[in-house]
Amino acid sequence: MDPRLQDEGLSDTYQLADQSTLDEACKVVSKLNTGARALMDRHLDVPVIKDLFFDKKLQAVVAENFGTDLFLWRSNFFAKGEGCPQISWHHDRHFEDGESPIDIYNTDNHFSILIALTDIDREAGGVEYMKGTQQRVEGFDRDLPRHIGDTPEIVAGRVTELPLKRGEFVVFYSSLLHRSLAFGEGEGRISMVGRLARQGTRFPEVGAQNPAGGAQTEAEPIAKFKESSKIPFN
Ligand SMILES: O=C(O)CCC(=O)C(=O)O
Ligand SMILES: [Fe+2]
Repeated sequence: MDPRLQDEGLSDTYQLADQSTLDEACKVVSKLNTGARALMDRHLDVPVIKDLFFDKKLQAVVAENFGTDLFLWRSNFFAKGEGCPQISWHHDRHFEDGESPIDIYNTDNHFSILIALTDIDREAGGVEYMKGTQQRVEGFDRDLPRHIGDTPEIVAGRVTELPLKRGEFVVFYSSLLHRSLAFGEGEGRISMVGRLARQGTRFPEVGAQNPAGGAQTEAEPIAKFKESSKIPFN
């Protein structure tokens, strides 16, 4: 087990074994991004995107830390350039299992992958996470809306920058709180994300609310899940 993953909820940074397709992946993504075509789940029809998730090193890191009975149910990419706002603090645990309410501290079934297709430093709309928030933090109530704008005081000391170089990736427990900053300056940046769940985990009928429930989450969009987006990961 990666010690940083255990402590902080997010792994060390690793390098993709095959970096020869990064240019092509960036080209494809830039085209999709400027067109009107949906950006989500293009692992289904764009081989160069799909292949990223089957990189040898990525596969090895995931297998070692999360096991070998996983499926990919969502991919997405985030191309940031001039004028792109922040993506505020959130977690990636969109559901638990079927209609079961989300159990934030269950680290057994939902995992996230973040791949840098370009360098992603602070100025380029870099990623930050709150160390250890996959576990209970005393005094920090996780009954929160899915996205929160301000950094709660009690976890402010946990905020950690995650600069990534092109071709690097991390894996993390999906309940870990993370965000990406507004684009500042320089060349654009592109990340590719993947969401994994353990085989046997079922989609809810319409989507699951965050634990906060009620008025706090009513305004949140309920994610749509498609069986057709699922592919075996390992
Ligand atoms: O901006 C990024 O690269 C990551 C975004 C993210 O974490 C997400 O939307 O789930
Ligand atoms: Fe995320």
